[in-house]
Amino acid sequence: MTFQDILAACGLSSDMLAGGDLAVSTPVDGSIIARLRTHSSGDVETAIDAARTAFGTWRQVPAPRRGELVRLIGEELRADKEKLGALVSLECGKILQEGLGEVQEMIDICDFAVGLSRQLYGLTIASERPGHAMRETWHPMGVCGIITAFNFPVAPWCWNAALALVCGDPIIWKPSEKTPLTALATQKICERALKRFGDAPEGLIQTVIGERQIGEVLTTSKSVAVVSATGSVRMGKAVSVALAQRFGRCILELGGNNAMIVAPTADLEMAIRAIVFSAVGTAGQRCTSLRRLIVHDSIYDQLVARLKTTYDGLPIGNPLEDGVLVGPLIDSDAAAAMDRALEQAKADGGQVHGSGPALQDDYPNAAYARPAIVEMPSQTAIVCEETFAPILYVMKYDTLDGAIALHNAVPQGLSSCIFSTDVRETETFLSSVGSDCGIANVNIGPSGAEIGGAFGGEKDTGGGRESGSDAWKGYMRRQTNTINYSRDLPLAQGITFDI
Ligand code: UN1
Repeated sequence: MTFQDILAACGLSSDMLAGGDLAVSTPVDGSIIARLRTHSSGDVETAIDAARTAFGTWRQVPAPRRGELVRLIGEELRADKEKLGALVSLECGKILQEGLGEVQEMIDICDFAVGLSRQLYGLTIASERPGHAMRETWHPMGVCGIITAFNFPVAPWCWNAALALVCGDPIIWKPSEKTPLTALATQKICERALKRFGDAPEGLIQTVIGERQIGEVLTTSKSVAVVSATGSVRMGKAVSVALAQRFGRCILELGGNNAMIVAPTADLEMAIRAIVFSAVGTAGQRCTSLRRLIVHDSIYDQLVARLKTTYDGLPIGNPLEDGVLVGPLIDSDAAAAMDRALEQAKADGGQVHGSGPALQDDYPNAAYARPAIVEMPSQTAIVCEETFAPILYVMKYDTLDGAIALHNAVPQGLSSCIFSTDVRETETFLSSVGSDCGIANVNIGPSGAEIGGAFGGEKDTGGGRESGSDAWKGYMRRQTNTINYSRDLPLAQGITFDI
């Protein structure tokens, strides 16, 4: 399939892709595959008005009926999984298997949300007063803005969109300006579902294309009740300040600096597979990518030697081709950031294995890089930063307490794991004195989380939770109801107030 075939299969016609001011290139070979027309701030305000009007209707549609729309979106995604998966791969450079996996996450969260549409449960609460009942109910919040990053161009949108829609909230999506095509293709998929659904209000599902300023319209507008943002810590800080100023709600999924502790009893075969998938998958550009490996002294030499051999044989190449495991970085800026981090690590005493550009003759305008393993004498400042590239810093530990302290001594708190078959160690890692991350795994790498659990993390990761568990509560407002069905009016706390 040519690039044009992939775009056409996703319903992106050549007139949609030409004549605009936003050049979209594919990291596969660096060529420009579209010039899109962007939306102005005024267009975004119009979109917000339309979404607000849609909210008036959508919040009254019974939640299971809202779930029907999400069921249809899931059905359309199933039908288009191969096409959209290929477009994900083309536009952000992850290998096709991972592109397909991303679309599968969308399908899974749709299924989850359909079930949820019949389970938006509140509580009944014991009242302290006779003849009184208390309960907690959940109502739609309002318009939900969704800001997404290039590395997972579609799945995080869907975690938010599927939940927001069943919760009664219209959605406006601002995708990364590096990956707008997957968003437009997804919008088309939704439009098919909306048509089949029949009577959804206009403006329920919208996408706006452009740079940062149009995201700012979403974060500053009082008409946008919730903003869910995935991306850098810097972006998250700006979003959270804008939202705090108007008491809006934000759901943040920001950087990670995820680690694995490999203990003496670990199954090393399993650990190696997990390490390599999490460290080089998506060319190290997942927020859940493995960036730090904390290895017990007693197995350090053996494990690092095995990893180096595995890294030497990793197939790097066109992500759309079978057998390739490492695709390109998103662009030359990402490659430059990788080089800078490695230079700093060397200056800090790190020993670098691998690294450097790859496939420059075949793809002179792309940014293919060889994944790097860096043996570090200690956890220096550069190790504490998230560099969005396939760099795996390796450090030694002696005691589990020391390993956990090192593990937690970074600003980010997204995902984490331990490889060990000693239940004392694994349970300690999962306990209150263990990992401080939102996700903590045993004998599984830090990336590739299932949608059923709440996804997100602490500290600089922003504290938000998306996807499974009770993350839906982020898209609804809670209301406490006290109902007096007696003939008296007793006051709470035993207060008397006779008039
Ligand atoms: C991201 O990188 O923003 O756990 C999300 C994972 C995926 C999601 C990553 N399910 O790696």
